[in-house]
Amino acid sequence: SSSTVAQAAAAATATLSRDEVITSHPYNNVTDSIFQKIGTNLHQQPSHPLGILKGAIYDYFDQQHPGTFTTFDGLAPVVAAKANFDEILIPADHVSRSPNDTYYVDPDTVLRCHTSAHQAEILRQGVRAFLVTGDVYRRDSIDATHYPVFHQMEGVRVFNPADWQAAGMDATQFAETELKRTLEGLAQHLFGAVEMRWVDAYFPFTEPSYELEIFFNGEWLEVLGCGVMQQPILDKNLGPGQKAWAFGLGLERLAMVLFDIPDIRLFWTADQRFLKQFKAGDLTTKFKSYSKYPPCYKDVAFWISDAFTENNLCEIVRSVAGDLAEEVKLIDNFTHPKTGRTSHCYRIAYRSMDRSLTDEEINALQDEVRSTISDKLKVELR
Ligand code: FA5
Ligand code: MG
Repeated sequence: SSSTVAQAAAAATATLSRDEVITSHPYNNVTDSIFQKIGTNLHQQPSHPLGILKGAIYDYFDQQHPGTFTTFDGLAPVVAAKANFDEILIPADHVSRSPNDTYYVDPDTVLRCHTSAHQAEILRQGVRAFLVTGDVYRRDSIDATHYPVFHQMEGVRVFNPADWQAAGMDATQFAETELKRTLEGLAQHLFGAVEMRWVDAYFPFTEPSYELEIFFNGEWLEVLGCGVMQQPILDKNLGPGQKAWAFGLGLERLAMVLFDIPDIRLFWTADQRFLKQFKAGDLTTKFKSYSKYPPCYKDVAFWISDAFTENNLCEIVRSVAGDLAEEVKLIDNFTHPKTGRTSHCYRIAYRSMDRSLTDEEINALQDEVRSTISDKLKVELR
């Protein structure tokens, strides 16, 4: 029964020791600040904005299809690379496999970069409709809407030939129609009237594929990816002759829109001035900023080498400054006409969400960022 499946999932949440995650394998690229986030499970806290949002999405699916969706929210984030990539048809040369983008424990084991990592295993258990919520990990840029650990919810629903025949549609057309109807209904349930648009997208595991964008703070914000599941994933893991839709939504992005939360770092704060504003089950809270302290900008310029990547730079800034780093932005990029060497200048914004920073503190951080850049990135500081 579905409750047995849910219990099996809960049992999979183990406490991972540091040695299991930060191994001595040369391929390992997990930092301490990333390891420390594992097991926090913000989405399991009922009065945290992510827990409130998870609950509201569960409610929507329960109202639409009572008892149909099995929910998983405690699957461990350390997964086989095979599950994260191969089993959902991500090609061997796809960029997302690069250790520049993904955290590797060893060559065969990763911190999942999306909840799609669980699609195949859950289909193999014979579950035909499910929601998987969890923390996911990506090496990425630094700004108000990107964080190296965030939360996704995966949704999958499988249909039979009888379903699309009754609707007089072909299988793909039926799954696509159901998918869009379901997600538009979800947006309506969460936001009421909101401006949204479908954008054509590409994912190796769906065809056709779309992203849903919502108009927020004067910009279009991508909140989810989705599509009709590629047939081999279903055939191989569940059996032939069926069709399914799948989606993966970013919980922080949706919660930012819903609760008016301006910066993704706030989800990780322990400050009661943030946390006490939210109540379990209450979707109507609009976050009120408590004294916003001014940012402090520091520039760093260097001659890059071929091996330079922006994600490596951001990892350094995060490991030195943690959540005091608000944004890292390329502000100048030029190639010297004679030497052919390329110089980058990045502007780092330092800001605390809950206190004011002293000049000494910021200068110390910037000095450490500079020395770590020159030690680790094989670039020449200017
Ligand atoms: C995926 O992760 C796909 N697995 C989604 C999917 C599932 C597609 C099933 C089709 C079928 P993508 O990388 O676009 O796709 O991420 C999905 C969502 O996660 C984004 O729309 C965004 O809301 C959120 N997201 C992505 N990167 C970050 C980040 N660094 N910080 C916060 N949220 C992010
Ligand atoms: Mg995307």
